[in-house]
Amino acid sequence: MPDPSAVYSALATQQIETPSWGYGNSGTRFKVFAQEGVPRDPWEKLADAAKVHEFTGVAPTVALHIPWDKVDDYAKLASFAREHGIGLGTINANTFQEDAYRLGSVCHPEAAVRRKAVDHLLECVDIMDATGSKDLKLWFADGTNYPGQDDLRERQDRLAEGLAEVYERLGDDQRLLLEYKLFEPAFYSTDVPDWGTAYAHCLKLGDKAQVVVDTGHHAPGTNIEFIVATLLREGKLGAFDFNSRFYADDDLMAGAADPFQLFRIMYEVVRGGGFTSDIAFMLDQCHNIEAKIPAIIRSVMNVQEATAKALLVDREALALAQRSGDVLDANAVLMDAYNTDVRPLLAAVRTGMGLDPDPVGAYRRSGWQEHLAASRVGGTQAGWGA
Ligand code: PSV
Ligand code: MN
Repeated sequence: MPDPSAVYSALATQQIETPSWGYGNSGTRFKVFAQEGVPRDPWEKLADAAKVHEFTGVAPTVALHIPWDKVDDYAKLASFAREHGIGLGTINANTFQEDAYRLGSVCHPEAAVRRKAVDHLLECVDIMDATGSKDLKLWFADGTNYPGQDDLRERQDRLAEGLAEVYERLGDDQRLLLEYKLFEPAFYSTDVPDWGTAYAHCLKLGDKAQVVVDTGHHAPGTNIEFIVATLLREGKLGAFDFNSRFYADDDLMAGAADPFQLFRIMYEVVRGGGFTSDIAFMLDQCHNIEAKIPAIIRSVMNVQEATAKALLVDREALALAQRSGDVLDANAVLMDAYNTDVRPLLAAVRTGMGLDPDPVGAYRRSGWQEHLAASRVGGTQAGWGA
């Protein structure tokens, strides 16, 4: 059986990074529903992220997206975060929202557009130097819509060239995290569509390049935990973007659609030693119809629950059953852990950390949401893309 004190301290020291864009208004291409009290600038997004950390105790950093979170003084932003009890985490680059990028960014057929895109990525590394952020997360919307539109091989060459220039610019303690996505916004071909492509580029780049697994970026039925196990085995799993999906990249609350899948993923993380390694556990999600701060608190709790269950797997009993070919017992060991109600354990962990055992309830009772609605009046609310 797993050592209860080790499980307890692993849960108390877990760190989950929240996304600045999750605090802004968001929606679908049909409608963005504005909500009261939504932040108007990066500073207010950080204040919201600090609230999530205050109530959960395990969300000490917030990821920034550039240019959505562009400010004049990043060192000042970092000290503002510190004053609020959090830190700045991953810097996410954005080469997908300008007219110039219609045919792609780092894979664009024209050298001038590729230059513009790579310059933006280099600017993101400058920002990392100012904020003290360790990770640069790259997701490219690059791809084509029609067969024959561009040369698939050449696009890979352009990608490799752009990535190499950025990799060279990284400091000793900085990493390049490459994220893949099956499709969208390109529909015929995507330049980094899967973990294999991301892995191949990262392998060529070197040790400071690793792959990001965004749980929403796979075809239905994909065995994501197998990808996690494989990348961990190869030392190439750099980070997670957690979210939930029913159909495509729905960006719903992590653990909401398929908590069993999240458990299986976290089990492979635990099994592969990833829980104590350098993997960045991030959320990448938006809250279109629900209140944002409590939804992010809920998502953090969902990741904690999946982690707790994964830590509770009796690995000795599992290995024994697996080696003796006892299919039923092996499956039962895993299911026993999954079916454990870990809420009392997590409540005890929170109480031990001086927190309310019920973070969503405590946030609601604090009246903070009403305070935000009353105080954040006027100005332009932040949204996905601003
Ligand atoms: C792309 O779908 C993605 O998952 C990337 O991580 C982006 O940075 C993020 O979503 C934007 O919300
Ligand atoms: Mn993502």
